[in-house]
Amino acid sequence: MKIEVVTLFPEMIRQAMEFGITGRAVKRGLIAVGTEDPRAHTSDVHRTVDDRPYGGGPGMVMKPEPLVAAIAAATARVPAGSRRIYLSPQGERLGQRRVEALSKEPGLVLVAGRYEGIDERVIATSIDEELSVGDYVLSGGELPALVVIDAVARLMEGALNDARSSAEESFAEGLLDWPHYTRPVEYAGLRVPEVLQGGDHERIRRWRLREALGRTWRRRPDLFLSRRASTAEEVELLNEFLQERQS
Ligand code: 9WO
Repeated sequence: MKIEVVTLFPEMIRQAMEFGITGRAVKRGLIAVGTEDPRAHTSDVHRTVDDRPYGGGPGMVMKPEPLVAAIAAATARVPAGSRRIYLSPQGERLGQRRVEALSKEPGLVLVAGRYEGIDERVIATSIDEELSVGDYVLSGGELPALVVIDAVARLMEGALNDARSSAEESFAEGLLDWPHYTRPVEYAGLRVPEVLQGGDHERIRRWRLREALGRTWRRRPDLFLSRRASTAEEVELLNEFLQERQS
């Protein structure tokens, strides 16, 4: 998958591509990430990319010409038909389902804004969709672009070292994670649950599923309700969880 990021801070993107699962996905050729700087598409001595907002008020707005030229240059380096996505709090909210759909695209152009935003005519002429990673305002779209890249990269076949996401974890799809433990067996007076210390894989599977169901029900009922219908085993395990913890 080819991803291009249009940004005034290309180093933020390039640096992040050196680490972790994303870095490995790049090294393995599973994703390729390029950047395009609107400043490279200016011709005035000051290399101006922003201007004062019509209607007045504080702050500056990214002017259309350099930004549109940068988006065009980036678009020319991704497969034809690739979506051009502007990261903004006004966008549709990103979720794992959306991440999965994006990971199947052959290419993406991610546009990161700065200042108070970009000229609305850039959105009208050069953006296919707006995407939000959460309901908060940042100082630019670079971190959201990196969130998209990170979430997508780990879904690429061969990005993870183990054979995860296949059968093993998919039984807990749409649920929060279960608790994890490693050595020592007692830490801060807290012991690792007995079931995890034994080798009964069926008991361990049921314990993990029970914990994931219980946590999701308690902490994120919205996630629970938007999930596919529960199986008979899931209903049984959730009842056990709620019984054990009196509620
Ligand atoms: C700045 C601002 C100042 C006063 C009143 C309202 C305001 N809105 C903004 C604003 O949205 N600034 C943006 C900063 C301009 C575009 C890039 N920026 C950004 C993107 N902040 N947060 C995001 C973002 C993108 C995707 N998902 C979550 C947040």
